[in-house]
Amino acid sequence: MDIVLPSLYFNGNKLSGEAIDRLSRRLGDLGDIFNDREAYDAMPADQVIYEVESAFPVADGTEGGLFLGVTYVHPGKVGDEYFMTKGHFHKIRNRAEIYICMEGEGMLILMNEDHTHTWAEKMSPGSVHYINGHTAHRTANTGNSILSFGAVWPSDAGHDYETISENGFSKILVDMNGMPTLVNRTRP
Ligand code: M6P
Ligand code: ZN
Repeated sequence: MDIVLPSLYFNGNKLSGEAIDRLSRRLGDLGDIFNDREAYDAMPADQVIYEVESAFPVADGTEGGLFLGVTYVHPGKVGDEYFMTKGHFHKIRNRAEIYICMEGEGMLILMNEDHTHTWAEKMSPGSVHYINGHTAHRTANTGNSILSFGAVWPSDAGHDYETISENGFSKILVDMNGMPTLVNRTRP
């Protein structure tokens, strides 16, 4: 057949089609990312912080392929710190990624490879974010509704979560008098 239908669609802001992988990250899975341990311990471990829908058209690790994901970060805070994703470097450090914000308000938090500089880009519906290789990335929901964004990254990039769970990002994003503000991390 010469003309075929795509196997994936955006149905509203949700990904639909064949072979979509879905995962939920709950507060209990994210113990090492939030700065305020007391506030974290006082919250329900089964609370969903974000969900990810992904399509993997080729095998993980394939050079030259692309993966697609949609992430939905729920609104809320642990203490003053906004709900956010785990964040990662790519295992192959030079691999880049693109994020496209679909709904909600947030920040893309970025950190250089030697952890000396952390900065953020504002996310709003339609904003496009090119994430250079060698740059750690995570997103935080700074609004009152779901923050969702699409992501496209190379299928051989891999996720290095260990570096982030050991050292974090050098700055955290907190609500300071209603304004999202980057401040130095206080937890060792
Ligand atoms: C985006 C992409 C995925 C990533 C997801 C959640 O969809 O960057 O690769 O898995 O966000 O982020 P994290 O893996 O850091 O929890
Ligand atoms: Zn990535």
